[in-house]
Amino acid sequence: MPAGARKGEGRRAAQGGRVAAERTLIIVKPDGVQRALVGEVIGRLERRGLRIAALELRQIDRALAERHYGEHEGKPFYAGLVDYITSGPVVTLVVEGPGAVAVVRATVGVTNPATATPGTIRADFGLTIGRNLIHASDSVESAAREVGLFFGDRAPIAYTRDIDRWILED
Ligand code: RTP
Ligand code: MG
Repeated sequence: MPAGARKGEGRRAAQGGRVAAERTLIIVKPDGVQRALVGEVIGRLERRGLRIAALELRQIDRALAERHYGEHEGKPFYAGLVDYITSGPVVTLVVEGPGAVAVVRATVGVTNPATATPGTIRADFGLTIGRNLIHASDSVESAAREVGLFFGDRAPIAYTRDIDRWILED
């Protein structure tokens, strides 16, 4: 069979080999860090097959919180939300994989842990909407904006892992 004619070749090329194009931003919020759930959260995402492209422990200041959650300004929960996200260190990470934005939102669960589906991160570790442990970008456009906001001057790292061939079909 001539080189380039194998099944899946076009798709691999479109994805830049096995490197999937979609990235999303995740924040393990201050309650997740304080409750020592960072490893649990990252472990779930890794075991799902997602690849870490950037990772940092940081303190979010009010200016950054207000930019990140700008869409919620004026809502009754906004002041409490900014207080919450700035109340202690967080872990920010970028993960990538096919359909990463939707896959991560599904893994995280709906906003209120009380109504989230068991098996999701928010349901398994949370009880109330104001302490829901984790943020995940809600669209590809939001993800691009948020990755820029948190990692703007330090681009996520593109690489492949040997195990990717056991996670991603050719
Ligand atoms: P996030 O942005 O943190 O990933 O959460 P989300 O998309 O599931 O929910 P969103 O509507 O964007 O709300 C952002 C965060 O605000 C807090 N919240 N509190 N008390 C309330 O009614 C209320 N609604 C939202 C939550 O911390 C939520 O994650
Ligand atoms: Mg949101």
